[in-house]
Amino acid sequence: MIGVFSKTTDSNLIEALGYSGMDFVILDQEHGPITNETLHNHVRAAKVSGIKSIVRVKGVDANAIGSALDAGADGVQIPNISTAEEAKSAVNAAKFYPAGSRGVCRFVKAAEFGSKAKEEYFKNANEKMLILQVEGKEGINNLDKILEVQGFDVLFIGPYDLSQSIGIPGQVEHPKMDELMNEVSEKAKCKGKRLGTFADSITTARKLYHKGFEYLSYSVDLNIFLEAAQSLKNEISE
Ligand code: 3PY
Ligand code: MG
Repeated sequence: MIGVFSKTTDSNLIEALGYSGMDFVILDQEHGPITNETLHNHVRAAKVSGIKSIVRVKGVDANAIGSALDAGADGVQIPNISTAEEAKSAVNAAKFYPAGSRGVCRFVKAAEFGSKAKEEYFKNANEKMLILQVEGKEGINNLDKILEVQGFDVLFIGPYDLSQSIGIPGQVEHPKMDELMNEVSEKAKCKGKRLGTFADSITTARKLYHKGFEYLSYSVDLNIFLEAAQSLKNEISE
């Protein structure tokens, strides 16, 4: 799966991303301006154009996780997981019984405001994607235990935060980062976990995708737009 992060407040951009053939869009509430009201419109736009909507919340916050799923998102992504306990709390917040204890309301958008059959709603809800980000030294040190936790789908390495935590902020192409990414991906593969990450160069994105990072997010919508505009300006004025 290939997708992009999104920091737009314009749902038409989300809809356009869907028509582009991208597989998913990560609606970023950690570093973006997306309110819950905007989120509902973005999720609807994603559905219209057939792209999966994943919400990155600000952290392991049961209310935020439940609320993103109530909005009808196809999945939630939780940043900065450092311990197995945090991973378990994330699973608990994202799943209904028996996998967790997510707050229940069957009149939310995800349940089509009460028109979905209850059994179907609860069953489908527990199949939504849960992506956990490991992006710090503590998370790497606790990786074996985090990987033992049941109920999440993708282990996502956040290269920027990870580079900062090992003292080389922003140097995501540094050989030390390569080593760490390899180490984490070997461990995740051994445990049968799917891998995800972020890249902001096409060469790196391609390399990682073909290395088995099957949930690959490339850049941010607004930056893609900015770079396209820059290169148009340059080409025309050449
Ligand atoms: C990181 O690189 O730290 C992320 O969270 C993904 O952009
Ligand atoms: Mg990060």
